[in-house]
Amino acid sequence: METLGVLLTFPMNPYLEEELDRRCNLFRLWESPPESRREFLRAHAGSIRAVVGNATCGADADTIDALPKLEIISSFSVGLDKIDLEKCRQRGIRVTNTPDVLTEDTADLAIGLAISVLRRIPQADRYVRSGSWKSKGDYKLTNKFSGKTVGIIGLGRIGMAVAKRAEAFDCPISYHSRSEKPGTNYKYYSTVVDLAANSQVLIVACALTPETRHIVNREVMDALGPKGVLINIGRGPHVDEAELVKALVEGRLGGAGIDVFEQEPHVPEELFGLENVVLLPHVGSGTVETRKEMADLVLGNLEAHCTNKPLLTPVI
Ligand code: 8YV
Repeated sequence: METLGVLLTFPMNPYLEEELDRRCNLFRLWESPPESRREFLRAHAGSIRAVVGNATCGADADTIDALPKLEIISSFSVGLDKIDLEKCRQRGIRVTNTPDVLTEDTADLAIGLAISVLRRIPQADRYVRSGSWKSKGDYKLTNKFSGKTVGIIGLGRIGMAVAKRAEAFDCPISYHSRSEKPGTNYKYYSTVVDLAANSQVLIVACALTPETRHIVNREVMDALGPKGVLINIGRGPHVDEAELVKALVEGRLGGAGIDVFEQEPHVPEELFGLENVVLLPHVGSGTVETRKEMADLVLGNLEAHCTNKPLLTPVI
């Protein structure tokens, strides 16, 4: 792969960066200031044949247009929402992602967030650290997770892994997706509002597409209600964030555990003072083990492309 010019869009993983540097001709996009990125791309357009992006910075239409020699985009993410797939199809550019290897971590985190919100784990930890246990006595009672009705939006790989975990907590499972999935006993709802109205914990686990943008809107939050908990381990734009803030501030929604935001790393400050929310900095796949496996998939896909072998995890 020595001759392969690779554009890395963001400093996403030190091991991946080192390996790309060692094995390819690496260009780091972030080393050029945002205002001179066009010139940077123009200067290296003759060499760049591959892009490695992630959930923060992928390859939009402008980037793809600026790279006439581009052959493959190997994404360090399962989500493809930051890649202009239509443009890739038109130009015959191959696209790969990192499915499966991050399913367990992301599903673990969804359950962790649900338990954290209901049992107030981070809040109780702060109670101990601040000395309040000593000065104010026992922490207030919280709410149970086991047995709660769990609704899942999107029953793909991650949604199924969430369902399997929630089942072990004796939670009745239902779901919404574009169509009913054969081979599950989970209850299917054809609308998200009906799913929310029949769930105590609603978990967003679908892919972000134009159709699923703001799939959790005011109506859905109101259906989930003042005792309901929303968990988002999908993408920020799945949830209408302005409406989420209002629903939580006005007490129309019981709580929320959120790993992804509409304008990362910006998080609405109104959420910082709320006791019924747990906020995470997009860490669904963020374990040493999984990020290494994701990096190896990115490298393996590039290697396969260069040696004319079948791609390991092709999208296009
Ligand atoms: C990452 C993700 O956060 O896979 C996805 O879709 O959102 C993530 O695993 C990210 O791409 C890591 O840099």
